[in-house]
Amino acid sequence: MSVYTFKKIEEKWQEIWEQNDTFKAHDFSCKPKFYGLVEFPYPSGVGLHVGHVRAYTSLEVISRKRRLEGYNVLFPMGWDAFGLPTENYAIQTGKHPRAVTDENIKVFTNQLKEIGYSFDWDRTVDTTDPNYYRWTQWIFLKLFEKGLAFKDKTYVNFCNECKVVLANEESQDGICDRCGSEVVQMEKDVWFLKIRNYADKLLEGIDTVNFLPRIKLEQENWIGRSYGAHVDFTIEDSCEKLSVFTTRPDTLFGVTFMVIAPEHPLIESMMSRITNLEEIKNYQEQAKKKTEFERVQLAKDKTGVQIKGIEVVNPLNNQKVSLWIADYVMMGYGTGAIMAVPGHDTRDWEFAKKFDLPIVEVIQGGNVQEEAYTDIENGILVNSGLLDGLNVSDAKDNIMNYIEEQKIGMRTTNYKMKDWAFNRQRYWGEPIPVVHCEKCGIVGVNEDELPIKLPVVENYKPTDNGESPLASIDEWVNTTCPTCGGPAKRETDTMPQWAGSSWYFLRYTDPHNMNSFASEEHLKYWMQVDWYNGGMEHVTRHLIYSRFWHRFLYDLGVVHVKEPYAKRTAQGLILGPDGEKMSKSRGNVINPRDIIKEYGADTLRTYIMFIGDYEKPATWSDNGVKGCKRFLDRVWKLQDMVTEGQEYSKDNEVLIHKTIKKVHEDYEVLKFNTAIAAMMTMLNEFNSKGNINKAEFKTFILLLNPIAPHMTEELWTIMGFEGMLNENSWPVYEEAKTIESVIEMAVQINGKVRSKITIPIDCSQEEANKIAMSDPNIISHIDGKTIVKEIYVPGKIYNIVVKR
Ligand code: ANZ
Ligand code: ZN
Repeated sequence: MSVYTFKKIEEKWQEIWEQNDTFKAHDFSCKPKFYGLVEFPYPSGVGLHVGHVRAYTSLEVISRKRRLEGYNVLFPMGWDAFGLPTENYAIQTGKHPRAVTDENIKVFTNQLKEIGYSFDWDRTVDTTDPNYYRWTQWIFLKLFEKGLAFKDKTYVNFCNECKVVLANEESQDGICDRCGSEVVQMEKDVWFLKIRNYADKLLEGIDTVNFLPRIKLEQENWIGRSYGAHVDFTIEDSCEKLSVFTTRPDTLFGVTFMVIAPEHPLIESMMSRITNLEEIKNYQEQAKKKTEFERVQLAKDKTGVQIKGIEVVNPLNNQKVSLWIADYVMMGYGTGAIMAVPGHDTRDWEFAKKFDLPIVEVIQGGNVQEEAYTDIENGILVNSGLLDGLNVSDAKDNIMNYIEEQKIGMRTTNYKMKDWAFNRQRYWGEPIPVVHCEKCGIVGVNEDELPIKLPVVENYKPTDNGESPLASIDEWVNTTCPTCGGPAKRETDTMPQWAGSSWYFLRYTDPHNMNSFASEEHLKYWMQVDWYNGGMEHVTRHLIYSRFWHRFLYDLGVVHVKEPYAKRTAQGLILGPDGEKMSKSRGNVINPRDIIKEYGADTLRTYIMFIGDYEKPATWSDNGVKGCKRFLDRVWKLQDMVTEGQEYSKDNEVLIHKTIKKVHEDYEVLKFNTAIAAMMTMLNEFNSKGNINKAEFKTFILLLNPIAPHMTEELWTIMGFEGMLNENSWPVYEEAKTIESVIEMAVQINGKVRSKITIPIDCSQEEANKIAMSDPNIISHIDGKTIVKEIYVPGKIYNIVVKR
């Protein structure tokens, strides 16, 4: 018997695959195509972790299966290599980020190859390669030309640690995505991409693709479309208006006070009338110190101050109400002002209780003095003039028509999603390809000047005044204006890390193209991505951004499908053996390399696919790894048992068909754990029967191949099966043969099992009786007695009751 020398076997096959271009994707082949995509990694200094392995092995299995099924498969890999950790490392060590990136890419490449992934290595992309970011800049120029990129001075999320502006997507819950420190609001010159213009298209698109339900839902919530109205309230003794956004115009008669955000411009414009200005200013100062996350917490104690000297008039009933400033109203949403309806809005209710403001019921059904009544399905309008007696939905329609007729407001759609803050004051990113000209303003560079390459700098440190290190390189900054030819200065901010990843899947289709980001033919052949797998944390970041860019390119006419990804799935986290998230500080990090060294890549792959429900978090177990190694050892030993045979034996036929079906179906729905369990069961059956022939072993090897490719290729060769495993076909099953045609049935006499009989699965009672009555055990127990009753449950049990 040969020994399972996994190290030798794995190296051997990795070399063969590389030499034979086994996993090359063939442009324009007439086979059906399959494009499987996994999120390309950021090549950090720490190397690959087991989370990457879980994320990649799923579509690795699918890709290998698809090849056996006759598809022309594109399964690419690349590097999302711009970003802060590399730059910070460069600052610490003085090494150029380019050199650091190249080293890290080498490490990642070797690690991925060690695992035996079937990537097409000729198609790698690197977002920091000028031949790549040239096109990132090109797409930016197009956005700029179409008015979808603009610069504005505004309050933005700023991380004092990283010294960068953060997009909303990067500072969810008020915490910096990168370093975990609290985000503050700071006024800055900011480049925005108008992703809000694409909100409706992004929402519509979700319904045309096959994303996991929770992914759809998260994106919908993030975009956060709500239908409502802008309503103009008037300010007493003034011609100024206070406009609010409300989703509940039906409650207009229930307004008992108004609230504006601490940053609302009205404070400034009506300053002279405010009699408690000092108090208001103090409150504004306090609010500045809070993060947005703190402010919108439902549970938190409400704070606020009445703005004395100003009253507001409800345009529907001309009632005067007080005006307040409170931090639960955000400046960045709607108009930054609300009409408060404490009877039917929980936050307003809490505020009213705290400050002893009136609460009026306008929708019947609850007790608004006890708690806000928020049910919109069942209430009937009361105390509401023309709306009395209507249900909420009719009242809404009615009142919106009315306010539009009266010109006191109009229907509006609002989105939670904000425009994408797009510039970073850092070095290691794509330069934004525009210049600032005194005469012409901001001008995009000419396309033929692209790429605008990153210049060499002495120091990568961002400056404390929030300027990029590029700003100090005069010979790079000073240039001429493409429009007027006069002196101009280059934009010195760079793009965020999300830029390069917003279109990389397009580049994979034609990665070496020097004339366009990808040719029309390549795009038409390969797109859409058939299946994209990645992390849940990217659902409201990368996945939104890249859908936006792709949809924009569609509108430009340079890609031909609206949505880039036909299908999206997500893996769960792998936790350390202590059940906690793996982290350096906890010391519970598992390094895939250690597992490969000790047990081999096939064991690593098998274990990571066996670890548990693919979509759920799973806890690492060293015993689990050992169990998977034992499984592979036993598969290896099977070769000694194999007998000749071109067809499945009668004995094993059902087992084989059943297992093919199970593995085939489970792989497709990412149930790798149960697929592997089915193969383990099959192995046990072969062993306990002591019986497996060549045809059966061949099928077994093919089923296991996507998970453990090295060992299965080696076994294939040892067995002398024809051709290369990779040129073979995926096993097929016959439905009819997946079910046992005969079963063993227990026969009970007076409640005790006395024997087991083998009968056809669809056996009638009469037939079963015949067979039972010829069984010696049954005969001996019935002998001399009378049968008084028989209960036959087909497929389950046969009960006989006898009497003396
Ligand atoms: C009156 C009202 C009555 C409201 C009622 C709700 C219930 P969504 O659905 O999330 O879009 N709102 C508007 N602008 C706000 C801001 N800048 N900061 C905080 N709250 C704001 O929420 C829209 C509702 O949130 C609006 O409808 C408004 O309160 C509040 F029974 O107006 B409503
Ligand atoms: Zn100019």
